[in-house]
Amino acid sequence: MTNRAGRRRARRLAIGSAVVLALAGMNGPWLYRFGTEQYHQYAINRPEYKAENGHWEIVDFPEEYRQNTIHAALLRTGKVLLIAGSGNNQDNFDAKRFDTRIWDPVKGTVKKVPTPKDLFCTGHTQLANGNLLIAGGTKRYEKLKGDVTKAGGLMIVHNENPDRPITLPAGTKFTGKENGKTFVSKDPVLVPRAEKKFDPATGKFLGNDPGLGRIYVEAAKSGAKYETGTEDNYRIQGLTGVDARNTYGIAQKLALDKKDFQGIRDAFEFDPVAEKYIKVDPMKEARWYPTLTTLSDGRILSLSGLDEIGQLVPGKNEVYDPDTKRWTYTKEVRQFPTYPAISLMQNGELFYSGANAGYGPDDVGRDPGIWDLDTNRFTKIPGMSDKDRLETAATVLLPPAQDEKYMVIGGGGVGESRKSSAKTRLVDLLADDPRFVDGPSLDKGTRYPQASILPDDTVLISGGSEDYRGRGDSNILEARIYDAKTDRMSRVADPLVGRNYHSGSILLPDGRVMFFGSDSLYADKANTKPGKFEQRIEIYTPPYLYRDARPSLSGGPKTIERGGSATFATQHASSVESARLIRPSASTHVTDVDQKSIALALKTTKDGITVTVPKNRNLVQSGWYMLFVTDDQGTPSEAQWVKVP
Ligand SMILES: [Cu+2]
Repeated sequence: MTNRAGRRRARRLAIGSAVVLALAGMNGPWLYRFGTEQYHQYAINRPEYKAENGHWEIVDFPEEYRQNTIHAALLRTGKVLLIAGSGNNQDNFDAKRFDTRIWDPVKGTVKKVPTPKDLFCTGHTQLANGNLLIAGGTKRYEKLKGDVTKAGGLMIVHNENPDRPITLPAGTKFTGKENGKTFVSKDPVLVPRAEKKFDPATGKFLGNDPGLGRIYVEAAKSGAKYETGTEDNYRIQGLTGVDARNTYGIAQKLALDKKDFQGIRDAFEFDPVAEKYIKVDPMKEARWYPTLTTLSDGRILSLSGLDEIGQLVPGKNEVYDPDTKRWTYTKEVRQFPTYPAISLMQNGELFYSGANAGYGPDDVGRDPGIWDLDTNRFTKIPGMSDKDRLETAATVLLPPAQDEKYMVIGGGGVGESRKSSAKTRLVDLLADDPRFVDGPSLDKGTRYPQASILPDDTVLISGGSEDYRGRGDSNILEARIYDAKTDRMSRVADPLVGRNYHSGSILLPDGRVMFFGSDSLYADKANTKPGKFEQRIEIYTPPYLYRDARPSLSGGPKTIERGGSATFATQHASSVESARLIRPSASTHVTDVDQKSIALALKTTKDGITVTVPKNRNLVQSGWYMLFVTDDQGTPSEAQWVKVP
């Protein structure tokens, strides 16, 4: 136990006995509780308590500005973009009510922003120009078994014609050659032309590889009698001649099963100065729950998600070029569950922690490892404990990023499993043979933990729930600060609001941390009443902001090149011990692959500091960063925004 933790525990015990003593003369359980709550309020508001444990406060927007925030990103203006889209609410979706807010956490102002599409469950990442790239979202809500009235499913349209592609409009009818049943497509589909295959040795023509198109079809009428039992080949109505001969559909069983959410292809850049969405080229694939990860060359990799028919995108990943604003497929395919935690390593390869959020078969893309995108080689990393509980786990690149140590926190079993993990696991990617080892444990199995890097090289870990979406009243009102250097975890003040699914946290430029969202399945312990989305924001002020003074930081350039140096003024130069560039968060579904804290070389002078940015572009990706300096007490300055071009 650390000294601090020891003192804190002693004080907690003291608080406990003081309450008992003070109330010993009173009677009745109500009075006791009332007194305890009052004393608790007094205790958590004492300056000494805050200086040790920090402090939480709730921010409640005026009613007309409240929304179901599912996504949040810190913009280079210091404001926070809060995206709800339809906010996991079918009524909003049906009414095309899609919401976005911009919140200024310093001024406390909030503004509505017109939202062009349903960005509920989109993907996002910070771009070099300071815009936020946003791609994917919701085309249709899920339909649970029982609510599905028309038999339906995936039809794979085959085109055997090597001379030209074919487009089938929405409403195209497919009739089974065996079963005689007819199904109708919901959307148009472009089916590429067939490819001629030749024997590489002899050059002999072997036949055609048909072009394939994927489309959702459903029965024209409701009822179980339109379900099919098994695979069939489908004739397409309205086609004649060559097209009729070359084009057909193949579908497995078409039934009244649960239909998953469906994704969209739309993509936008959010401009933080104009405060609006700018439409860019749509993705090649529709995606619901994609992860966007910046690559070595500044392009953005879009990974996984559910496609426009609600199936896991079959390994077709794609890349966004911020210069041309267009998408292209990657050469090779590789399949991951939705929202995979994948980020760029210093050597240009990609690290996948195994953490993800929500959808995909339990045997596809679940192993953590290192992925070389060019060769598509994937090297598994061993040693992960509770490996079957990585859904809704959090992944953090521990500060400083140069050490390339990741922590994987908590997580749960696949789907709606009741299993969850109390473990944290650590991996050192600079080791010769990286392997996961256990770090300090949490008290309880924890799905959806929120994790934010702080400027003093610690990580705030908070909230989550023990069961899937907080079932059984299982929200965890606990927070901890993990010190990467000492590998110690200390309990701090408890959050006031429980947060599970559809929640997250973001470090603010003033050193505080904001928390958003939570989407409990039920409102009661017995799981009988439907849950209500948590619309309140909460702010945690860490202990370091309850000390006497914080270092000042001013002046300096707005831009620092990789490998370049810059000088800033500070009144406390001699006490400044470290400087960090922290990449602003873009967080959803326990996934925030952007956040990282990069150590800068530091020289102090009489009234200023000079920092030098590392040269490695994989470590320091182009974009806007918060520059913090921290003094010998561990107290950070407010951040200055700097751009690394
Ligand atoms: Cu979701």
